[in-house]
Amino acid sequence: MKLVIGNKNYSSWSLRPWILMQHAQLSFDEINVPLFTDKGVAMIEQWCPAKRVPVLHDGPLVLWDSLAICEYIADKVTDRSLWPERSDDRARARAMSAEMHSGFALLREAMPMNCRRVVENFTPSLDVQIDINRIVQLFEDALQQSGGPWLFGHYTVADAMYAPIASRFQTYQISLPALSRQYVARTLDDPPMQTWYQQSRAEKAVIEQSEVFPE
Ligand SMILES: N[C@@H](CCC(=O)N[C@@H](CS)C(=O)NCC(=O)O)C(=O)O
Repeated sequence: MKLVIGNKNYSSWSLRPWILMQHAQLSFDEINVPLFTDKGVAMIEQWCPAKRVPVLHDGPLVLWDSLAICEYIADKVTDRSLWPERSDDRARARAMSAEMHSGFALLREAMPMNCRRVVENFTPSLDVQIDINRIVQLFEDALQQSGGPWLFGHYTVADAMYAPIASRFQTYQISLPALSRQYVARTLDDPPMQTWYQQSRAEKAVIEQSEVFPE
């Protein structure tokens, strides 16, 4: 398999299937697209039918959307469950993943993922705070019901979908209640996430539109 992804520092949609595939212990090649460069535009032309990353190439199959790739990976893995076992938990994990995929536009715009940065004195607007509150409610409810350590007990697609949120909460220093704070710390300490962070620090490219607060 080949997973086509963007810059590790910035590309939150790329992180989601990448980290799920790491948890699934699937071997794959990475194709790294330097977004918003001439080279990146040419690579997107070559590899990405919807002109966006991530894209998974598995033999003749080409899959062009983060959540669809996560679903495919969850189907592919037979010995480890990447969705919760119980059907009601599975339905909630799917709803939570879908809400991330289709929602929180204001948060995503105001707080772009930027693994290398810590932004001091960030004050969310009222609308962004509403998105933050909703995500915190989702985290608290899931963790209280499952008992942790992951949202639904063991690692699932939902944890992969919210991994970039943990990164954003750290970058913009969002204060959180205890369960959510522990969950964010666990997500950031997760060995594949540590690898992603190391590799994002090794990147030199700066995407100005994602640097919303000057250093
Ligand atoms: N809904 C898509 C969103 C993908 C997306 O927006 N990717 C961004 C990078 S994180 C991208 O490819 N941007 C390149 C561009 O806009 O040229 C998914 O879930 O995969």
